Amino acid sequence: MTDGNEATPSTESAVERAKRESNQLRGTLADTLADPTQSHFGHDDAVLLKFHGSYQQDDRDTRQHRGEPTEKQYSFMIRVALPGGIISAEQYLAFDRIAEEYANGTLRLTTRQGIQYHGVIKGELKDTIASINAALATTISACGDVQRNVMACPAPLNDPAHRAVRAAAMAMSAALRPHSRAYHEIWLDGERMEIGAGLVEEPFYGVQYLPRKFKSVVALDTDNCVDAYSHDVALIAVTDGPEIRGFNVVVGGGLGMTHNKADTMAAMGEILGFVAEVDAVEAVKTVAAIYRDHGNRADRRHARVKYLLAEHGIGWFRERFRERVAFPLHTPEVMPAPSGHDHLGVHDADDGTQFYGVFIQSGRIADLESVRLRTAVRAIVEAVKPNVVITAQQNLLFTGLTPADVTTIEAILRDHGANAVDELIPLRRFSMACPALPTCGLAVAESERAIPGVLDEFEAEFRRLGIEDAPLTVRMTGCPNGCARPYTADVAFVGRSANLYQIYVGGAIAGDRVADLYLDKVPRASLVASMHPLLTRFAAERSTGESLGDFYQRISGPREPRRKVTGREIATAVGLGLSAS
Ligand code: SRM
Ligand code: SF4
Repeated sequence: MTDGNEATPSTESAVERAKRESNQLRGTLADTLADPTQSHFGHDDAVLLKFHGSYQQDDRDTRQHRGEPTEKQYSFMIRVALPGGIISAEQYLAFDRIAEEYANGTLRLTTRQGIQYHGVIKGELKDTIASINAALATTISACGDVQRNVMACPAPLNDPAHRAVRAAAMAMSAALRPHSRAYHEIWLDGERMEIGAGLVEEPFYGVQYLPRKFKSVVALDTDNCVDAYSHDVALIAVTDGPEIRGFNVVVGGGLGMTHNKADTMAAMGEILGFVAEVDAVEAVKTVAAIYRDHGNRADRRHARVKYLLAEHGIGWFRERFRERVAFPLHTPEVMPAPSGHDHLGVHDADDGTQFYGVFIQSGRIADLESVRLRTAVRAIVEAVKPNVVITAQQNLLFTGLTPADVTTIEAILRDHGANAVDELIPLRRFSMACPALPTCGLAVAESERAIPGVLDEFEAEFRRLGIEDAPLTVRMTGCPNGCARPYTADVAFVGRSANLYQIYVGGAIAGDRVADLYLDKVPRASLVASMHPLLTRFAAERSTGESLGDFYQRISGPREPRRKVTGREIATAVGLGLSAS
């Protein structure tokens, strides 16, 4: 099985060839879909399927049976792109029904403010995607080598700055949406379009689309809850009270790494310059165009904007940018030190309403024996009819509420066994985990299924040391690709191989620096014990309100603010008598 990474003699990767030969994302998807004898799609169609919003997966738990490989149990993950994470009450209820009717009975809120379904069978792929469209949402460009779901600060505030942030996200989403009619033909029974005769279906993307995924976001200089510096391109609104002066444009952030590949890295974006609000969407499109024309199409491991910057530098990128635009790119505006909010709990909006943020562990809305969260969220949406916003930390906000609505929400959550936010210590409240096993084909270790136990053990240790009030983000992933943005967390556990993890320390809630690789190859059962010396020192020496990441940075000395961490960085726990195994 190929990972699509190898280059052909013409230095074009297998994925690039599949895209080029796909007839603008059609391939043989419709034929395979209609053929009940085929349990799954071949390599090229599986590549194309991603552009339509779906990944072909197989149940990793049943791959091996008593050590013997068994036939793969194929199913499909479907991702819904929701710019800014904003959905109506009606849409939420439709999404809930789809989870029951077609998927595994759960909704999975993603770290990019989208929704994923798992366990959809091939025979129901089409009906599922059609149902999502009937709910006035789409799966197109939720995955694939295009602009992904555009993120934006979820706070439902109506001051000009928050309105500008939401408007920019919607406009960016529309500006870079693929135009191929293949989506409508295959999933929505649209009429088949004959390509040729000079018809240009994708004026921006062309026949090969982008070299790889392209992630974009809009944040405020007062609130980086969307991890702007981890994106290929970010607009950061430079605020002036409730107004904005324009946007600083940040380019070249990205987190995916590969173990033992020193030339892969997690990197924070760098500031390209400042643009007026009216030029912001064109600025994002221009960054995408530079990436489209100069990105690496031979090796997908090096095909993100961050590698263009690593190779040519920000000065080169700025020159390419200025060559293409008719508007001015100004010197970056000074911004306050970044901070990040999770928007959970009860807050006053600025229009007389309130909003309420609910913590959802790893974004999984499911009914479990102890906590019946899916039923609770559905009951809340039916009773209160709020607007719903998904946050970048896999949580949900209910917006446009009266105080009586808040009382109703709290009662429903309590009745279904869910914790109120103020009952959670920061360690838990700011935690995130990626899905990993059993659905993710790239997972090498557990994440979503492991994090509840890991947090239980850490909470016990934190309480024993009296540091349960400490502000910190804890994130876990089943491999180094970085889906739960581990490298910007105070503490992260990154799957190394089955049951072994790397520990990263030193990121921040503000999301503006990359953590250090602190320890490597730590068994799952030893995660707490291996952190004990650092936590003990933190308990004894921390300053008031200091986060674990800030403390670690303070004791380990100064370093570059936006340094990169590579796939082979040597771990040394500074001043703690620990070293990498
Ligand atoms: Fe991701 C691939 C899940 C956000 C970096 N990601 C995957 C796949 C599709 C696995 C695959 O390729 O077969 C995972 C599906 C697992 C499953 O069973 O559902 C997957 N990624 C997720 C989600 C669901 C994690 C979550 O806990 O919510 C997030 C979906 C977001 C969305 O709605 O679009 C998700 N992925 C991210 C992020 C965070 C972000 O974007 O803010 C990152 C790091 C940022 C970045 O891109 O640099 C991320 N995912 C990756 C990578 C590494 C990319 C790279 O440049 O190296 C892969 C692997 C790949 O693309 O080949 C990947
Ligand atoms: Fe899969 Fe790795 Fe992403 Fe987790 S971080 S969802 S294991 S690709």
